[in-house]
Amino acid sequence: MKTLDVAIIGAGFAGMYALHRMRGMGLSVRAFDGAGGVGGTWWWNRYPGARVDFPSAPYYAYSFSKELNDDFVWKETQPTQAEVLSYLDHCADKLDLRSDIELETWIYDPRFDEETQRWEIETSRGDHISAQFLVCAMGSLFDANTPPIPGIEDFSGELYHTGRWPQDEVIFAGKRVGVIGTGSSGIQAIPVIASEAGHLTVFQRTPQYSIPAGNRPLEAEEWQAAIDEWDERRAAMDESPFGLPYKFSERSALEDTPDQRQKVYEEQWQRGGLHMLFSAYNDLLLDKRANDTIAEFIRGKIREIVKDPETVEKLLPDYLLGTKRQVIDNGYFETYNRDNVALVDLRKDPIHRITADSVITESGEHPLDMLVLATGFDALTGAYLKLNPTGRGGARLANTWRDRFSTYLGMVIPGFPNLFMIHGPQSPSVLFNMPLGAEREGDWICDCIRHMRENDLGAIEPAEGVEEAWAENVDQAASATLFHNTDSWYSGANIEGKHRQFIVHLGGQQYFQHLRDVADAGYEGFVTEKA
Ligand code: NA7
Repeated sequence: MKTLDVAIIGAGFAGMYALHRMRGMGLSVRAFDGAGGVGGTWWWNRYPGARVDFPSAPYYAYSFSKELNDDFVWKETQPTQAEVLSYLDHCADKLDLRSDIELETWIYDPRFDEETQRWEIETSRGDHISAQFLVCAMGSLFDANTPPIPGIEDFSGELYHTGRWPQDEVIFAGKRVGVIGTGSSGIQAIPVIASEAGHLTVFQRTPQYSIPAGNRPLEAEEWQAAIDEWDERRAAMDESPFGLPYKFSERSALEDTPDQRQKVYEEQWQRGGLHMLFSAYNDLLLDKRANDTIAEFIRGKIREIVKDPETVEKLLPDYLLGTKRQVIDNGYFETYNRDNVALVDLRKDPIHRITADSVITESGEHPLDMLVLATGFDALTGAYLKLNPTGRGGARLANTWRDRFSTYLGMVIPGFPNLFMIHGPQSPSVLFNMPLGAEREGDWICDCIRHMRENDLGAIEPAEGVEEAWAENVDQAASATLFHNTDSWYSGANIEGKHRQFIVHLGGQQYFQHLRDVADAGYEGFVTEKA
């Protein structure tokens, strides 16, 4: 048996940071990860075209250490999956983390022992770990969703999920490939697959408002400027509402004339990237009338780019722009002008079933050698339900969350003492700068553990009922926006039978201020036990 102060599940951005910080505090700590390498989400999601939808360091990188970049140069403005993974590998070496990371090691069913105030854990390697604290850094998008399409298990060609992409190279050349799903993963993969495959059929349920990523190589002087201005850029992230490197407009879209708006949107479109949502106007995600103006602009772009009128009709989105995860792309709409690409609109032509070598839709059979599921994840909560810890009184998480996902601060779960989540449900997670959020949440957990040690405390957990006030806090932040009008994975709508509950905290910096306030008030809303 190994006895630890802290067991961390996950060795991506969040887990590695927590490991680094906690080792620095003199705690005995190890991280466990089922993957074959460090990198978390970036280890699993190695599908063609995968990249960050965000500028590189200091923004999408560890911001706590400029030195981590001393011998690492980012090569593209929005890095590829391979580049991010290589950065995280570099960080694992540079911070000397590997000796405390156990890879290819899964953890399920950990159990809190109320007598010892410790988590008892059996790993897939048969080791028994006893740890006072369990830190879950499992990633918000881990539990890959394979939809229950009739016959899917009969498919005998190559079958891949973007979120579980194989290590070995996948060859598309000469093959008839089908892609189901047009979220970020599908839209990143489709242009690359189309350029290599014999034929590509895209099965689309919801058309998307994709914006050009505007990705390009990072010039040496641009990278040097990022290093020279590190502190200023880092400070700007702390000021920006969502830790983003964008200038936020202070102007309503409704204050401008249609011609003025067209000019503003065109400038943003040419510039590329997620800027458009924040820098064009301040009410695009708050006011439907403002949202309609940008939605119509993008529909206009789709009409301009795609040549076949029937395909255009299938591609025109009609939900409130930005209320599903905003997608940016590298040549997505242009792909539909290729002769080897066909688009099936599943809303009009639904899938009946999958056979050994085809997808059968209402209109007929689509023969395939390979099927790529770009069908997303049981986001935010799926990994926790698979972990299914046992808390106080033998309560299983699946039972605690049977009717509603309940947390306090998105960091802890009622009835599960000494278990912390990073990027958990009801935290900002995917709607804040994720590496920065991971650092802040990791720091908060470190401070909490230090507080417990200094006060001779053995266990900490949410006080009775605080989860209800927290759920209201999450709902309030969302209700000021247009997000709750749309079915999305933010609200559990992508998974059959999942609670319909908005589980991302939209408070941005205010959320992190709230975390600090709770700590400053002596961990308000928590109850503790002496060691
Ligand atoms: P997403 O954004 O959840 O996209 C999944 C896509 O798969 C989306 O187009 C779904 O359509 C589609 N989907 C899901 N289930 C089905 C079924 N049963 N039939 C047809 N189509 C289906 O996941 P991604 O991996 O693309 O992106 C996840 C995040 O990773 C992304 O937001 C970034 O943060 C990085 P729907 O829209 O539900 O109609």
